Amino acid sequence: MQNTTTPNTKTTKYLSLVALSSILLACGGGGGTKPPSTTMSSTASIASSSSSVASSTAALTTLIKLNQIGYKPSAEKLAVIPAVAATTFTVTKTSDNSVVLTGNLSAAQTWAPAEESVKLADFSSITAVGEYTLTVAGIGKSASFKIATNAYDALNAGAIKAFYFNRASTALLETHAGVYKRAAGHPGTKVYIHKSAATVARPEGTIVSAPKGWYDAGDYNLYIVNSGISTYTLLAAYEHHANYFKTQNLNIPESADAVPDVLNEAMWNLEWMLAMQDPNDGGVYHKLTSKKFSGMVMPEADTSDRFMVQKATAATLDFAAVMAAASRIYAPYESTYPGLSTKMLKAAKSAYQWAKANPAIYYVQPSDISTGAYDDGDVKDEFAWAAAELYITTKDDTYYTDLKPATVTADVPAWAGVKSLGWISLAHNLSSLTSAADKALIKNRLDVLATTIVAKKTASAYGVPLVNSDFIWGSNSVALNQAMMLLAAYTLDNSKTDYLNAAQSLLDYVLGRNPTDFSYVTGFGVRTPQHIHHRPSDADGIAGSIPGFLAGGPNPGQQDKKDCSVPYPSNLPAKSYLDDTCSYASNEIAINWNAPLVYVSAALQVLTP
Ligand code: G3I
Ligand code: 9MR
Repeated sequence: MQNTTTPNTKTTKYLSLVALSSILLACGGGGGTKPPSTTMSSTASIASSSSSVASSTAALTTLIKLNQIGYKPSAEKLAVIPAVAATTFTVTKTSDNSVVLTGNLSAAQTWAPAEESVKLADFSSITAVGEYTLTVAGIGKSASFKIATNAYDALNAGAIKAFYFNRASTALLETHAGVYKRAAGHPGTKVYIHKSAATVARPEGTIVSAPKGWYDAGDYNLYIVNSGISTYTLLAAYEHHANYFKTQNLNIPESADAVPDVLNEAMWNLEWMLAMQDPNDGGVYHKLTSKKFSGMVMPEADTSDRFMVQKATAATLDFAAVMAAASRIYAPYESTYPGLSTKMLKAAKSAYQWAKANPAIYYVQPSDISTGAYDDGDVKDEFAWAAAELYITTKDDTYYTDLKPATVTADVPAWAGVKSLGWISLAHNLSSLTSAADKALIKNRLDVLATTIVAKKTASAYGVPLVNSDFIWGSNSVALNQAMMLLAAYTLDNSKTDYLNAAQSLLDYVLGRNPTDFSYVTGFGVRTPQHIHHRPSDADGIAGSIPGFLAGGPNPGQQDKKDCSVPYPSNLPAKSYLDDTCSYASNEIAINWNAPLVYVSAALQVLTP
């Protein structure tokens, strides 16, 4: 499954990331392997010229929808074409216009989420590395696209680097952030216990310290529930594909150490999470927040008071699950983090105990707080996930019993629905589980879900497993979390190529095979979001958005309509997307949306020949 021939050094892979690094990464530092020709001023000009290239070529691509980043050589490769009269398509080499494939278009079919009648072009048989253009009579030419062995390396690095760009409590230096350097904000060292969180040991107004962590999204608050799934997803990407990440250099402040950069990045948030546990009883605060959302300002300009708000069961269990997983995943790095793995397991156990003693403390937003709620009145899935991770790490069968495996099915994960995170961890660790574990059941849970998702793809005119009800706030993460589940199931059984192909289609969807023709990852694709709802991207005075962020995506709920003077272009589920800063319901970014992009881009890079 892993590429075992890749040398285990962080500097080697860096050279293969040169294209990305010239735009956003390579400003020295890191492993000390900066390409000599890259200077900060050229970085800035490359970054700004890339958006004008994007807009000048956009006209070419609006009718033929395909993955704008490209494909691994053996990937399934599909494009969506409007239902024109033509019955064939051709693919040519971009360099010399020589025809490499003439293929038949599928019959026209309607895709409900966009109310569009479309045909599919399947050009999977092209496996040679190169740059190509797809042409359909009566439609025109697509923008050129690539088939490459390293198709998703830069995307994956950019998607993780976005977490670095969202670090709280630190300045981003030019050497790591290039033009996106910024001052430190939100030190996190003076946080007041809110009255909702007051105890005898920590009465209201007590000052505690909880620095670091990632800003949740386009806002500057930090929420344990959403941090739970996000941090776990990065850790799972690493746990499932460790060799891939061991050679990656992201040019972050910790790049020179012995720890893979994705684990360095996750550590920034784990350190904060540890400080969110009340040491007096093991309960975990729901969020660290200001009382209301700040204006669209840079981090250092938001100096409002910060509060620890209400300990709650969901947050405490998410914390327990992440710390249990982190304890086993960081154990090999004991020399860099002495004692940390043990400390994390202890923290996980005490959190779990608190939740068992307080099984139904649901978060209720206090009247003086109006930031993100992340409230969840059903914590059965959080219990199952925490029990699964504690079982895997400790091999203590009582946790497996607690999981009540027969009663827990699998679904597509989301911040409020985390039971399947336990299933994918169990599946990955199958060979080391005790005899208490029902291995056939674990595999079956993933297969049943994957089969359901594949059936949605088969029925879809776009060839993507997305139906109207998938278009909620953060719909792009619904797509990528489906892909993550498919890839976890595929890893268990490499004969299931329909799982791999469906995952590919979901990444294709996010990267351009969709009705809006956007590649929804800032800076990655021909036509990408320029105005994400992200305070630093808005307030930094630099045109366009900071790269590597996944926009939430189409959401017919349009809960932000009252705050937008520009109308949405459509009310249809898959077209209800507005690339405007006002649109927090379709164009915000969030750590739990970027995290499955990290998982899926890595897994497809590793698993697709
Ligand atoms: O669960 C229902 C579903 O059953 C129903 O079919 C669907 C129909 O619209 O609605 C679903 O609920 C929605 C839920 O997201 C789905 O996850 C709610 O209407 C919707 O309001 C809710 O939105 C959440 C949003 O905060 C508002 O609370 C998003 O999930 C959540 O990602 C988002 O998170 C925000 C934080 O609060 C603050 N920081 C930024 C972050 C991203 O925008
Ligand atoms: O900026 C906020 C964003 O991070 C949240 O996801 C969103 C929904 O909770 O709210 C945004 O803040 C808006 C507020 O809810 C209403 N007034 C306008 C704010 C955005 O400028």
